[in-house]
Amino acid sequence: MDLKRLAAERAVEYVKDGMKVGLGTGSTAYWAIQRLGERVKNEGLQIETVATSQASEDQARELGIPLVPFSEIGRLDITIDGADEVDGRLNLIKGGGGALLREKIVAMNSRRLVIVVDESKVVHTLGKFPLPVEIVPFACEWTYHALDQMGCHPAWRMNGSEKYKTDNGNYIADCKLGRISDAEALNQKLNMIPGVVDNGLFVDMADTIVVAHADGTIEIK
Ligand code: ABF
Repeated sequence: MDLKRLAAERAVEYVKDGMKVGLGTGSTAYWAIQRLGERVKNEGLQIETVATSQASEDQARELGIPLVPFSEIGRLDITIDGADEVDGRLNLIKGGGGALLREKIVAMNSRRLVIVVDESKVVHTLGKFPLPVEIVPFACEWTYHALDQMGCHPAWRMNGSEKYKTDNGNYIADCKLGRISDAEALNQKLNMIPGVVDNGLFVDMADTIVVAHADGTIEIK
């Protein structure tokens, strides 16, 4: 079985009747949503959900998973989401799929954040994966310059010849940092820049990591 699917389906076992669930984004979270859809349909699992992207919302609606507006759902019991990198302290880089802001808001509003990954995402030190930084369109070149001055080596994420736009109408600069020695300090420093909405560092947020290994075993961290 696909490793992403294996990890995602294992994580869905944490979801129980009556829970409020955050739906992640990306090709791993996709499998979690598929499995939740099966459980709603076949077991009559009663849940309420919010999605972290339009794509995940569309998928959930298609599967008949009850969706509730964020403003009405209150505190979530659990969110299941993917990641681009996970380190030994369970800190993450997320946002390769472009949904980092909603993912972070939903994760912050969850009692438990479960991250589902295949073993290729587990690293010793974060930073090989370019760190996404979400930037408001106003004065975006100024903000980009500020990132450059900080030594972040930014590159605009593109969609053809246009800058890629997030679900929130913002842009993303992917920062080639190589090695992030202090994720917490960098997270704070980036978010101090006025044009930065947020960045893909999730520091001290994940509660559980479900890792699928190539030999088919599952590791829970
Ligand atoms: C989301 O999807 C993101 O935060 C992350 O960028 C991405 C993980 O990608 P995938 O699961 O498709 O490998 O969870």
